[in-house]
Amino acid sequence: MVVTPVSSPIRIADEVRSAVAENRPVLALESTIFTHGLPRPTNLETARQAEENVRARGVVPATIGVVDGVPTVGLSDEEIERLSLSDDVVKASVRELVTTACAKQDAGTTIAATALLAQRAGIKVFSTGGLGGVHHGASTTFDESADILALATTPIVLVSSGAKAILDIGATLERFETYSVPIVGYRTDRYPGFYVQDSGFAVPARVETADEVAQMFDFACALELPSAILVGNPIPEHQQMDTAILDEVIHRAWKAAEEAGVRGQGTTPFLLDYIQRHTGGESLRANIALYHNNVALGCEVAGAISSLNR
Ligand code: PSU
Ligand code: MN
Repeated sequence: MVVTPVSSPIRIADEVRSAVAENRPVLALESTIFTHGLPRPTNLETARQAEENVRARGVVPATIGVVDGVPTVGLSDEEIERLSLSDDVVKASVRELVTTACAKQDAGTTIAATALLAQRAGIKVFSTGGLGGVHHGASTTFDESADILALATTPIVLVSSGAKAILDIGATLERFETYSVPIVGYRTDRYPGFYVQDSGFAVPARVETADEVAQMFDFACALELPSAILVGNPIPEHQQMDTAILDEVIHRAWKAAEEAGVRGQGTTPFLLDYIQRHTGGESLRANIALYHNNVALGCEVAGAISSLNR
């Protein structure tokens, strides 16, 4: 039987492809954060600023998304703008990579889909804001983010500020333990709480430097560990939100979601939007601050991994 080889379905920008081939540092960035997570025009500004900060650190940015159905690693500035401003953009987790390809749709890729595409393109580090995880009430709704399974099966370093505050953090950490996903706190013993430094839970391990993360990743690769390594990087202290105000608005957000009958994929964007609108911009400011802080650490880790392999 003659099997026709399928050429790669992923489009990789030349700049990203050659940096990966030459083992120069590359940092993957997701697109759902600006297609579905942040309001306009802050979303486009944030996406551009993140790329600029990465370049300023001598690292090649690879913003990942889907354009006309084509999974793309290294979106151009025009493509980032198009995905940020269009009203017709799908939220693509891993399974939507298949359906958007056939329908030739534009999509923002979640952490799950971004991690998969980045890893397939040979990228070793990815920075984001906050992870998806187990939603409250999941014992009856079964609503757990596809981020969990993707991170259990995709070898990459992911820098985040913990799981999003709207989630059941205890259950999310249990899931990661079951799937044997290593989690380390960057200069902290506490699992970060997205808008705040401490989620109320401990991390199983702690690192002090980007070099340590690079060595862990190297070891995990040698072991052929199937999962990601999660680096929890807390929001800087002076930029965190007031916990009491946050807890109160999160409770109201859940109630509003229940009353509006929001379910499934719409849940996370609904909750984030509610919190943004009801904290007078405080949560938005914190979200952007923690994101840029994670981008900075991701650059350091990408640099450390690239020096380790020279
Ligand atoms: N973090 C943010 N804003 C976001 C997200 C994360 O600061 O918009 C996105 C990520 O793309 C994540 C997704 O993968 O939300 C999780 O959605 P869900 O719970 O439906 O899996
Ligand atoms: Mn869900």
